[in-house]
Amino acid sequence: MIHTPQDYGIERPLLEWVVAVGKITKPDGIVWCDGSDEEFQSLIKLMTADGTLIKLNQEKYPNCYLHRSNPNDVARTEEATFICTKNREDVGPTNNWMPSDEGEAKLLRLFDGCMIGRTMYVIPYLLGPAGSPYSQVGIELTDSCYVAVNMEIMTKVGKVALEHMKDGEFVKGIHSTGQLDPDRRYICHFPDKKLIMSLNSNYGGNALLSKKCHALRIASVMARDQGWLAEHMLIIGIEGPDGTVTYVTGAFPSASGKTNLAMLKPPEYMKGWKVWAVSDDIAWIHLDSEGRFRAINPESGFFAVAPNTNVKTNPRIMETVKKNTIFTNVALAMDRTPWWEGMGDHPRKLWDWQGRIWTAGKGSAAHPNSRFTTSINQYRLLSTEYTNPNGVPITAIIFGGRRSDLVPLVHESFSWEHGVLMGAMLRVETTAAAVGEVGVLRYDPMAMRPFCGYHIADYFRHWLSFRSRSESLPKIFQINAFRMGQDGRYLWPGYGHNLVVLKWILDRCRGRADAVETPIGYVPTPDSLNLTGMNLPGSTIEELLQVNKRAWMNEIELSWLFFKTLGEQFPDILWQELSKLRDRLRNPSLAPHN
Ligand code: GTP
Ligand code: SPV
Ligand code: MN
Repeated sequence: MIHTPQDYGIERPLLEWVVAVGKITKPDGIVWCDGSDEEFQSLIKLMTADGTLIKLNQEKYPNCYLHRSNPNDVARTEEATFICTKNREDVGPTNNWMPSDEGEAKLLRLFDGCMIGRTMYVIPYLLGPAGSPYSQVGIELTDSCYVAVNMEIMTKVGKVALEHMKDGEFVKGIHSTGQLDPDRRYICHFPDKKLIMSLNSNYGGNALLSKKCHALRIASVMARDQGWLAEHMLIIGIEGPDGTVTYVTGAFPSASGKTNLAMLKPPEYMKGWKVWAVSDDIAWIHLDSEGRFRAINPESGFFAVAPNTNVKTNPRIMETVKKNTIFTNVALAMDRTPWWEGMGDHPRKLWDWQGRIWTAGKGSAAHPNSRFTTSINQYRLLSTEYTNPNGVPITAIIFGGRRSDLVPLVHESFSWEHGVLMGAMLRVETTAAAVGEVGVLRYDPMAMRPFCGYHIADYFRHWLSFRSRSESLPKIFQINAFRMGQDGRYLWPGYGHNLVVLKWILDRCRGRADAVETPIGYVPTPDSLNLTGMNLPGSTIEELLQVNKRAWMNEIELSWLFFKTLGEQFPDILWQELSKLRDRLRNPSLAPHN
């Protein structure tokens, strides 16, 4: 830990900003974080002493801790999230808006004296590989020790960040736990000022400002202006038995399977296959000089969902969280090991996520959005390309989400424009990752609805703009592992078996797999999927791949209405694509490119 910035070679603009924020928030002291192990351990010590962290069973879970949050602060709060710009039209109807100057003044008033009696931590962080032209520096100022240690897991903190700083430029983040008052909770973004101000929440996506606030909301605006993409996407390298590795990205909304796909363990019947993780949540994608999409992971850790993770479906995640991990809002067994629903049989006695004795049948023991934070470097199947400053070349982009009806297991778009429509039409079930009703269908275009820092219609235009900039764009697919039968059970076993779907996608990219041309896109023939190891009845496979024309016509009507709400900026090309889709459904003999 560094107490005097002089030791650190701090640039003047940074020093002046920290002093200015300190004058407003009035902390008792300022600590400059260097990201060292000693610093990490000393912060952990502080928090075990004051009860912020509970030490877990150190034999079974070495260097692991449990944090119980305030029960009013367990997920992202979209209604408290604002994009602050000059004009309301800048942010479109899917974002909350405040005028930039007014918003900043309001937040500054609320921040006045909010750190009295506390320490302010200065956290310089680097997003992306060291030495990458695509990496970015941010500085988060926070009065939360919990945020400081989580930032040290999720990003590269310290000298490496300061060394990356160019011309004293960085994204500024100010965070205070405040009083955790939900009525005065604000997560405000000022893309024009590269500034984030967050107050009265200590929850991951609201408080670890590097993550959704910087790497998606602020970065998406920079990406639009500079011609690249900041996306809510996993990145994986899929290695086939012949040793070739193909990289794909996948955009699925919150709590819809990105981490699980990134850490997929191939099933027994797919010997010789490997899945290498590059990212489980965010991808920054740039066009290289040959016009290929190249993706980097801006993050350095996983902040991922605990419930339903177990040794059968996700052994690689289970193994990774066995050490050096911070669990938040999971249940605690009497032997001080963590537990959550879907982990396996529950121990005889448990404390629930709020520290109360739990009895089976009385609600969930772990919060449905309980999570763990762990360093990506301790994941055994981390791709060696994770540190490649140029990123990995992307062959396919996959959209997905929770959809119990309508959407087949997998289908392929006819073109880039049709693929962009697929992403724009993404309408999926909400999850516990954000406050609000769970399981209701809503439009979440490209899984970016809560994270796009500007007008979503302009964002579609930005996606479409890549058509004229490249001859070698990735193919676009959509998958759905959550389709249900009449009995309300998932038709598809998911998890490791999702590799069957990934293999079909790779085969399609190489022109090697058969497909049926349907009005919505290319759908696999049952024979083109490697289903031999799975024992699924033929009728289930049929249901999984079914394209119900009437239901799709209804979906088109709803998309039409949604797109209408996006106003004038909604691109003509997508109106045309939607009409073409409707015409193909009305008249299936029409060619896809009609
Ligand atoms: P965020 O971190 O919120 O962005 O979520 P994510 O997209 O990384 O989701 P994650 O992989 O953590 O999965 C969320 C939940 O979905 C977990 O409870 C998983 O067990 C469950 N899940 C993931 N993949 C599958 C699947 O293929 N089938 C089924 N049925 N459930 C899945
Ligand atoms: C999500 O909600 O998509 C997450 C968790 O990845 S958070 O960082 O809290 O947004
Ligand atoms: Mn996410």
